Amino acid sequence: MAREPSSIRTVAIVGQGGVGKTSVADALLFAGGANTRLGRVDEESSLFDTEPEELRRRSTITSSLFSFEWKKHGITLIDTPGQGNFVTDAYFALRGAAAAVLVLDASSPLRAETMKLWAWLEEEQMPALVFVNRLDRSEVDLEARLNELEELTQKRTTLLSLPLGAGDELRGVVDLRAGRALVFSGEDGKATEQDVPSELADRVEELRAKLMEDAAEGDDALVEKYLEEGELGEAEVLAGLRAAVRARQILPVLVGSAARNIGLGGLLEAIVELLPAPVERGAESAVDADGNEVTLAPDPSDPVLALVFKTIIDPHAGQLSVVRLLSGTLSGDTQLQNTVTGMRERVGNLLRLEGKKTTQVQEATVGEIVAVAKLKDTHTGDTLADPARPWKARPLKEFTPVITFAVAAKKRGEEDKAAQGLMRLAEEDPALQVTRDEGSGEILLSGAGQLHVEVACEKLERKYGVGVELKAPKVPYRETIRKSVKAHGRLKKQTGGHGQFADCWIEVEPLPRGGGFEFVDKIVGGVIPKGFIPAVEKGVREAMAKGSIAGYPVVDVKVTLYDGQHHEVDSSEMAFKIAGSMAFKAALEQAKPCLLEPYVTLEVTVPDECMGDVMGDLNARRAKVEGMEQVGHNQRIRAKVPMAEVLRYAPDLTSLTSGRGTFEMSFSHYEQLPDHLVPKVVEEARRREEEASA
Ligand SMILES: Nc1nc2c(ncn2[C@@H]2O[C@H](COP(=O)(O)OP(=O)(O)OP(=O)(O)O)[C@@H](O)[C@H]2O)c(=O)[nH]1
Ligand SMILES: [Mg+2]
Repeated sequence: MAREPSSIRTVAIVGQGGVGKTSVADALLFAGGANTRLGRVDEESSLFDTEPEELRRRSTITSSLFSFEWKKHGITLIDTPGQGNFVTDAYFALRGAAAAVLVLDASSPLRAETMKLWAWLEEEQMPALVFVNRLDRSEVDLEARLNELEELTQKRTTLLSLPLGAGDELRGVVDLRAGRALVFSGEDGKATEQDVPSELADRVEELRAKLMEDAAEGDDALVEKYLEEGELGEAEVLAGLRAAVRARQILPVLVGSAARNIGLGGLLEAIVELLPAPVERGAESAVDADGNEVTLAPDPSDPVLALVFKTIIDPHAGQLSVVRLLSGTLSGDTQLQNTVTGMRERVGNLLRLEGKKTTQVQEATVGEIVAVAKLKDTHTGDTLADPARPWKARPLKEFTPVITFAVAAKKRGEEDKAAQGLMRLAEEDPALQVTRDEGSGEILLSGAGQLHVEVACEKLERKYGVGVELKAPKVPYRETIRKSVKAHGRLKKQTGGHGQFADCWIEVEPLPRGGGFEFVDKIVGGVIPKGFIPAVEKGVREAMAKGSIAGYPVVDVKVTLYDGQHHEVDSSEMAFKIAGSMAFKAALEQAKPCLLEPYVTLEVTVPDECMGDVMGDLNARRAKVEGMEQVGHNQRIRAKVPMAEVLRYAPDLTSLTSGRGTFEMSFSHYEQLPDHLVPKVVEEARRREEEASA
């Protein structure tokens, strides 16, 4: 029997690095009876942080899922990474889940990672609860966290619980909905219910009144009742809160300590009671087979449509595709169509993920998250659909890497093995990119930061048995043109029997930065037959892979094919591909080519007294400072900086600020490389190519 869709909760646990997300997730499993002991990150007993790279660093690197049943609800928790190098993985988890728990650390201010996460929650219009963790620490400031959060989100926070005691003296929480104190004695999560201590009574009354007011706002009828009677019953508060959370009007906040296992039962209850089931999120947008935008209702009796939001590859067990079912009811042994690749895929067993383990399930209903094993050619971001309704789900966001290293195998001859292993890692981690340098043939590995790339290499060695070393980081320069030109490509060869003939005229024009590539077919009268036009485009694309200045890929051009000739017998796809390449190369020479360099957005947070040094250093790096802001005793600086100038920013910032500065970086845009720097880049490219051919 398929589960009742309204009883499903799929929840991503997000927050900046080290706030205790994994500890919260483990404590929720314990509270829900899915684990008989309390998993702990520090004792390597977490059911979420299980990979050796995570255990070594005591930090989450990839998101991990656990589904369990609790009080007739099917709950899936997704624990996500928060550390800047890995936080993009949280975005993919948000595409799998229907709601989120944002975890804050009561003892430290919000950082750039939380800003980034909030921006995604906004984009996805994701209903969320907040859990303020680590209230057992010595320097906690709940008030300050709530202010920071309201400032960031521009939403009202509503406390659902309040700490009883603080720091070492933390004894429990006050449940504000019930108006009762919950006192915890051990770490088994069990609490005894008591009256609210008298010294807190006034504060509790005040907060309960605010809670009722905020709850009433979710529903006009409740506002009226509250104004008339000055009081709402528990069921009404609950209904009002549910509606307000779904409409994203308020951010309910619970407090506690995952390490001491205080307040997690309340969080689990709030997940079930206040967060919406996936079906309650309403229709999603999708694209039909003709490319038109359509609305996709979350209906269990509609045809199946599932988004692959994560891929897990085990070197032995193979590939698992983790899907969110956006409509329909899926059972095992079904034929589906991958509507992105067009391939048919057979779905065998359906699996429920329980940390590292899986169990088989018969059926999954709309909203649920399940894994499917051994699909032939399906990747993260693809859609699996009933062939009767071959729609595509809204695509996943793409992330442009900020750092690129050349990678060399430690053992000679293992280059291909390394490249293949890295490709598989990139399959699991969409923020990782593996490419080849067109000039030198080296393997290039790109990611969100140096640590991201280093961890990928560690995994490569462990999972695929290839040791690699990182060479100097590379800047992914690009080339483009500054002038529109027309050019001719003509291939005419007579070799024995029949010959090779193709002739084409193209116009090449610059596109605005970020415009990528456009190909326009303006052939009239069949001077080049339809069937050969894709071959011309292919030839152009191949020629674009290597620019004329330093061999970097050419971008931001529009190519219009407007004239040509063919021969009944001697023309072929191959001939037109070559002619297309020739035409593009000829165009490039006359079109005033230039080099483009990548810029990153850099956000640096440093103590006030380091400000001068850090700004001076940024100026020396050609940074364009866009803003500065006081955050507590720190300054936050936001700037656009050429990537080439910040390839190794981490150690420099550490020494400038004695380790007290932090930064966040993301790709921003490309700009023309200043003329005086061109010779250096050209020379480096030439040297690399020479080394490669030596
Ligand atoms: N004192 C205290 N420590 C906690 C609490 N929750 C977690 N910790 C500790 O904080 C550290 C980080 O906890 P994690 O659960 O790994 O934090 P995280 O948010 O998952 O970290 P990342 O995955 O790296 O983003 C660990 O040493 C935990 O034991 C808490 O409530 N109180
Ligand atoms: Mg973690």
